[in-house]
Amino acid sequence: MSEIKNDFDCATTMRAGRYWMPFTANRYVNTQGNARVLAAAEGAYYTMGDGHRVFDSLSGLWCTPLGHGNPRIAQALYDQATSLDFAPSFQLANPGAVRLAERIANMAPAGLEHVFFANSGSEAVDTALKIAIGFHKLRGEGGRFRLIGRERGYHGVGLGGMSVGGIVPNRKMFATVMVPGVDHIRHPYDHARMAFSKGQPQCGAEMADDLERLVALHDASTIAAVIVEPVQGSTGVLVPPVGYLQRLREICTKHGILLIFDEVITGFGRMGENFAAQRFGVRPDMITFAKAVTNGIVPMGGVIVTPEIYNTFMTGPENAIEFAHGYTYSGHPLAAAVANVVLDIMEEDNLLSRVRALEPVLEEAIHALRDLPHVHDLRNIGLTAAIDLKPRDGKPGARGLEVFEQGVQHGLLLRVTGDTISFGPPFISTPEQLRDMGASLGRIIAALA
Ligand code: PXG
Ligand code: PLP
Repeated sequence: MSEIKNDFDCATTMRAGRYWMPFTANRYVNTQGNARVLAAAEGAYYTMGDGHRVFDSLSGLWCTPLGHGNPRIAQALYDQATSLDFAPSFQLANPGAVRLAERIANMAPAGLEHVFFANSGSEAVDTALKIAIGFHKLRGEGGRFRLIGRERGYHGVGLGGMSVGGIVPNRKMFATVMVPGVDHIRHPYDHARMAFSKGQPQCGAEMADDLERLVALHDASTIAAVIVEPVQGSTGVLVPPVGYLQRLREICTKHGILLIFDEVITGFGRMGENFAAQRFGVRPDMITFAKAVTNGIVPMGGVIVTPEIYNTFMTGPENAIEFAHGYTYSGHPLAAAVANVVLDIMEEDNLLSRVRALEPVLEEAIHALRDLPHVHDLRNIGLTAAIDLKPRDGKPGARGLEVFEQGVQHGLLLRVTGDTISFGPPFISTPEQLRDMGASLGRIIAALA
């Protein structure tokens, strides 16, 4: 294991609050020092600031399925940095980005063929929403300005993604800057009927009909696109009922509404297929991706679109810019080089079949906790799972925080939001590691007050 070198007192500097941390209870975390510092990483483990190892149960933030410290990735990064480190993205291409676009188009469901690069999931989502608006405008249907999201959805923190998102604390401070005309369908989770489902719930496809309610309210002629995560990740792995996504697809097709799958978490293998669209057999009009495409090592995101969408933009004078959108770092050579080697490794190491083989192991490890005290629900699909704990009376989140802190002490880095624990372990995990993760968590939950 690599030695940890801290040439300054991290804990003391944290206390001063210099580093304003994202989505963090800064004042609390800053008092915790090394218990909240990640100092090193190797394989499926992080090393905490005090030197002890924890299992990486969420693959970073859902983004490092190949684990940490892969020498091939490090070499590719070095080679790229010493040959073409940066290339302007406007009006100029670079070979890595071109090759990557070709590869992603080949991995995507048939009929999704053109790739636009961004640098994060948030940027990918805002890009997709702008493509949807532009597409309709170019076709003479500029009246289609509404964007439909879903309750409990997470689409990042750009003004567009936040507006179609459905997580209340992320929205309430910013109500005045929401994109106009956005509405939301209900989420497809129903605890009474679905608790303790393994994989997709058998009932609940009819909840997709909620889209018809919004079409009746607003009229299809005002609606540009619907964006959903095929599996709702951030809110705690809400799995689509059998037939639900098919039904959404049918309703969108019937009304000329574009369907966007936000695959920032589900893309690149997490569901045992390249994309969740393939696992569920539903073809959206656009897919957004990020995270795992580079194993989280260099930021990258993007949007994959149909030829119909791409060709709609490719009109007007040939020397004119067709889509006035893009980022300085779109198709960044370092990100593209890492992504190209990540896709090589996924292919050569057969990681999709590994995910499929690990899915029942994770399922069993999580569902074994069903009868423990405080467990309200357990869900799983692909290499993801979640556990809802019952909140302590009058203290939502307190039980979750206790589990997180116990986890770190007992060798588990857990992703806890409120009283929900989410899992997205690395694809390189062994069955043993997943069983150990479940067993340690079981001991922690059993010992809770
Ligand atoms: N869409 C989806 C579906 C996501 O899950 C984003 C967009 C935004 O991506 P960026 O790269 O801008 O963060 C996400 C990100 C969690 C967790 O613990 C989830 C995300 C990010 C951080 C934590 O579930 N999802
Ligand atoms: N703000 C200013 C002043 C800029 O000049 C730019 C890009 O040139 C941006 C924001 C956008 O930055 P990025 O392209 O990295 O998203």
